[in-house]
Amino acid sequence: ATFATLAASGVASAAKPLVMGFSQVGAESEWRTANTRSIKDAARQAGVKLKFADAQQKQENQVKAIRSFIAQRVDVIAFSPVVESGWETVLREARNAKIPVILTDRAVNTADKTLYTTFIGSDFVEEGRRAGRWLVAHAAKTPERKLNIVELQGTVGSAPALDRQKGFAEAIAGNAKLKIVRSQTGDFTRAKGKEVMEAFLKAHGKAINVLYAHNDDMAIGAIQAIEEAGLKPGKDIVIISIDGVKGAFEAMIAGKLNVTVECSPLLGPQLMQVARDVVAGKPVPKRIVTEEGVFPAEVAAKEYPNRKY
Ligand code: GZL
Repeated sequence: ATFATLAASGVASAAKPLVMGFSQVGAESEWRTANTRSIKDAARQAGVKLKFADAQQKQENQVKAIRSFIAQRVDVIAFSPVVESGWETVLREARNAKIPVILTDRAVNTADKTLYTTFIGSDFVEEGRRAGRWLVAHAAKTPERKLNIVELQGTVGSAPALDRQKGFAEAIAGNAKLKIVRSQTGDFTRAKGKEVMEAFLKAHGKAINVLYAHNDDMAIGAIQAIEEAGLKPGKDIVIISIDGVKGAFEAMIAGKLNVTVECSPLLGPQLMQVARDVVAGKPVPKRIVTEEGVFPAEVAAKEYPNRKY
């Protein structure tokens, strides 16, 4: 039978490839690079036509990209919102254009849950709790009466920064030995993480016992600052961070980082599958949480060969 007869009988259809507009935060960290690679690879494998826009960590660039996807009448819009607030207007425009929106990685803080179809990403509060729980267990085994903590926070106003701060504070609350003496944003980058850690060291020097970094990139920047100050990262200053990128495993194997809490960027395959279901009108869960673990330095060498990002 020719294609025409099959098509006529509805058996074959030259399925027009699904067109997805994706607005990415930027390229600020190893995590982000791996996240972008996962999305592009998964689109290629799924036969999805991907229109990809990098916002260089600026919300106005994401709004512009979403508006352009609407104008191009894409089948579905997906994005990782750089900050939690300020999305209602542009998401209402997408809803009016009847284009479904999928959130990945970071959430938006909106009362109107009809503005997006589903959110695929990690539970950042739980990641913060896991970091705090590791420190509570570590503190119980050390002789010091007091452990002063400095905190390198993620991008101001972003869901991971707000939630990782919250989860960590919750996990260490009531522990008389643990005290956060300074918190400041390092914007999730190595460069800024190093710069802010230099300022922390100038202000507190040897009185710093612990660094809690909201991502591995800032921790790696801070490690450089700690070494340049003549101190031993991972020993003089215990370091806890989040993401689980290869650079963190290398730092743990070198004895410079004590633990990393996994935050998987490999959301591409799930995103393409959910996008296909959404466009096909199938019901999808409002919230899809990524499975993740915790990797202390003791397991780093064994786990390193398994790491995919
Ligand atoms: C977390 C993601 C964060 C990573 C950082 O899902 O949004 O942004 O933890 C990245 O490395 O910059």
